[in-house]
Amino acid sequence: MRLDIISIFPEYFAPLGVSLIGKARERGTLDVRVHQLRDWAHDVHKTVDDTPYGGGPGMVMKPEVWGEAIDDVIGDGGPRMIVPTPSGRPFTQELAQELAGEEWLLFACGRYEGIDSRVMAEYGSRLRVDEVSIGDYVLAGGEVAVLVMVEAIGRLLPGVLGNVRSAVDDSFAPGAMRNLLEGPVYTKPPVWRGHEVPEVLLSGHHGKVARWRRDQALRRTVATRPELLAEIDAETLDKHDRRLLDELAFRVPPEDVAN
Ligand code: JQB
Repeated sequence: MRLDIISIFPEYFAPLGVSLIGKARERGTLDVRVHQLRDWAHDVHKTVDDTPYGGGPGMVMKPEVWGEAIDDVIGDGGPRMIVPTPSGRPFTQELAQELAGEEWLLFACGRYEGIDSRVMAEYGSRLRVDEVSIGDYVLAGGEVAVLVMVEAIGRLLPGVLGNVRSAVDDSFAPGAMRNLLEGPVYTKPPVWRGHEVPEVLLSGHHGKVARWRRDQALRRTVATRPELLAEIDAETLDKHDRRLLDELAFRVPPEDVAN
């Protein structure tokens, strides 16, 4: 996968030289190119921003500089373009999966109050452009959002995750564990500062371990993310699940019974 990132702060992307993503780059699985937007500014001050039309606080990124930068980076190719913004569509595991299937992604990192909207309009007629948000809080610019997205996408690429166990049973992965958080995990020693590892995990009884883990996942989801459980497919809840949720006073839709 080729990945281009345009930003006025290329130093933000130093972490992409490390760990999973860094190794994927060394192996050639990932081709990451970070570009300094100011290289396409014309004046001596390398200006990339200007005052907003209509007034108001802050500054807006100038369209001409972005246009020249994007034109040069894409040449006659057609990457999918991602623009982080607090008003974008939510970045979810589902979108990460979809983007991991693309050959070429271009990330445009805004700063200040964002990028002149005509840039998205212009490239929206030539490329697939998505304005995306990583969550409901306000960052100072798109760089950290891009790091988050590149890590989430990168670990889904074939051969990037060190361990073959992979992405399939993650909390937000589509499939069986979707809408259920992961439960607690433990390793040796069996007692640490007086805290014991739950006995069932030492029992070697795989059926009991699986049931206990499922209970923990359900309890944790009810406690911290009940809205995820509210959307769970009722068909995926067995008799034990229903009894536990009942004990937790969590309302689930009734089992479908004919007539
Ligand atoms: C400028 C950004 C985010 C990119 C994501 C997320 O855009 C703004 N609007 C109002 C106030 C401040 C900004 C700052 N800003 C470019 C830019 C914020 C992304 C961003 C984001 N993705 N929160 N904030 N989830």
